[in-house]
Amino acid sequence: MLYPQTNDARMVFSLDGVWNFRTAGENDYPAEWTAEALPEPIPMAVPGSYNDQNDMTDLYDVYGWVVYQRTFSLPERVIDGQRVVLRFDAATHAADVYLNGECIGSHKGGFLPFEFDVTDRIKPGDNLLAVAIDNRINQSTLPIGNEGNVAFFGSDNAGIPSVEAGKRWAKPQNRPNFDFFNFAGLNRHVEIYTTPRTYIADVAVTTKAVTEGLHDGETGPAVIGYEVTLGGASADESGDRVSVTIRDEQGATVATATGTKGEIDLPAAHLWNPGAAYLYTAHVALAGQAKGSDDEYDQTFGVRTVEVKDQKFLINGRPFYFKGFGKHEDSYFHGRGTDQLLNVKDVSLIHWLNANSFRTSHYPYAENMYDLCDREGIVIIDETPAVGMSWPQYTNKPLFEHHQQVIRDMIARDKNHPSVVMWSLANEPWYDQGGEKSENALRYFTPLYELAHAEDPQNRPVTIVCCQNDYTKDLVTRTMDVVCLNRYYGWYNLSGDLDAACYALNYELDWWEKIGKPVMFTEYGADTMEGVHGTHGKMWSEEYQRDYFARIDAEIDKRPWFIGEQLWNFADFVTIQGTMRVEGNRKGILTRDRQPKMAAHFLRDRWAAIPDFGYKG
Ligand code: E9O
Repeated sequence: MLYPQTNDARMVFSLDGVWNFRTAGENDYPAEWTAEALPEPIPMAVPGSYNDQNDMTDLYDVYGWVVYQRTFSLPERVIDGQRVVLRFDAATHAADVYLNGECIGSHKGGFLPFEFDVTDRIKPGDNLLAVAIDNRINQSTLPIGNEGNVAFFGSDNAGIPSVEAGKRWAKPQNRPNFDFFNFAGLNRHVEIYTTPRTYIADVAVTTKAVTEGLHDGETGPAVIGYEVTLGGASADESGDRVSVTIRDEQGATVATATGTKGEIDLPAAHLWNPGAAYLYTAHVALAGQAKGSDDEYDQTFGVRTVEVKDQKFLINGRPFYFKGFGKHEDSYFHGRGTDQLLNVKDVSLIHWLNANSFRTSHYPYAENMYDLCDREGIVIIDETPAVGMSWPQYTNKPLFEHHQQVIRDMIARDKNHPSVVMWSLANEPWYDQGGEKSENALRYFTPLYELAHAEDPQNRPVTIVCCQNDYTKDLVTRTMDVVCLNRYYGWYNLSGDLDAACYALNYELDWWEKIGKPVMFTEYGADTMEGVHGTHGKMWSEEYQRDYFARIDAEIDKRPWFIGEQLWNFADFVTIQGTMRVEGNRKGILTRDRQPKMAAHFLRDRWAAIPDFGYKG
């Protein structure tokens, strides 16, 4: 699905702004709220999670439906004869959409875009747009919510009569089986855009071949492939009206082609490399059959290859070393709301830290962040929202189908980003119980692994992010292209004892060595309260977090097939309240307001000395 664009043929109208808002019921919402002006609404900014925007009601506690509303009108002379599309960059987690009182569709899943053709539904003057959104998570949503009174991360004394009696008074609430706050609502942009009636529906660009051994700044021959998909009434007859012009960063034309599919030679291509990005633009044009019906779309792309070979992760044929973290879309007031300023700030901090990569833990991020990483040369592991899974999910067919859909949609959305180098199918599915349960997990994830490869025109590596587990009974992780480990030796395990932690880590790494795959950390870390100090560096102090990384990193440095370190987490972030969390998870090397803890300085120095390529030979 192409991101909306304003150009000579298309026009985007933003529907961001302050909408009207009401909380509704647990299971439904009043029908009249979708067709008439909301009674006594409160203001709600879009994009933004609703949870932290109002101090009169505790919107952190919402469980169920809310309704957003706004009106808009469109200039007749601009939309006349055009196809008009209503697009949501995301709505978290499920949405019913009403235009002028009529339900135009629904969507499940909170982190990927969806859109509706509203060409025949727009009327002159004010149009009423109402969006009902459900924030409930359960065993059949991604991410997973616990059902019943299951507590996440302790705070339970199951079985004690008084505690069990008290649970009956617990109000209905989301019980995430994951460790980040369930921020909800219209977290991302909403827009209306126009295209001609026959239009460019999709563009995919791939790098077929690059000259071996090209380094930063050098140019050499490359071959790219492209495929354009058309939509609309005359799509089938319009293929030979398509032309593609490849422009370099200065806007100069370097190659052209015609038709919906083909290969293009770039005799002096600049490669896209981590830390040395170079972006081309494929200007796709569709000559219309009638006056005023031309379409066009500019798709940026990078010339770069990705491949796993000989226990190495090769970008443009060179062994890459991942330095970075898992992140979250999380900030004060916005919740998970798209915030371009924050994205720019975070990218500047990634550079400041001398990092080169991050994982979109634990869901696909807003598209703007990928655009920024494309241009800034930052590498992304792109993750689905499949977090909190366990053995009941592995035999849940509707969930499997939803998981397939999410993988398809994520790859369809992000396939052209040079920054994206690997897909993550899930975070920390629990699958080391052995026997039938482990086997069901393998039966569940193998087809998803194959699907991700099949869906991606660039055939990037595919992984799954594995929780600290009994790796000997984990049948899935070892089948992936890269083994991604979340390990907390010295924090959740062998707490506070870094000698024991290093011993245990090496004990496990000896086992992975025999598997013969490239291995990396996608999480490791220690909760740290800024301002807590101690000469002996005990847990929670800034010294402990620094020492933890220094000690663990010294161990992984000894393993040539250990291809990267993505720690947990870039910054502190909010979770549900609980005994293990102080206003959230404190494993950030930055505070939630993006100030460095002591470990950030250590890592900044360490990463300055580690090159993007060839660190392990
Ligand atoms: C997922 C991430 O979202 N991994 C968690 C992170 C954390 O800080 C969380 O924020 O807790 C770690 C999972 C660790 C499991 C350790 C198992 C050993 C328990 C004794």
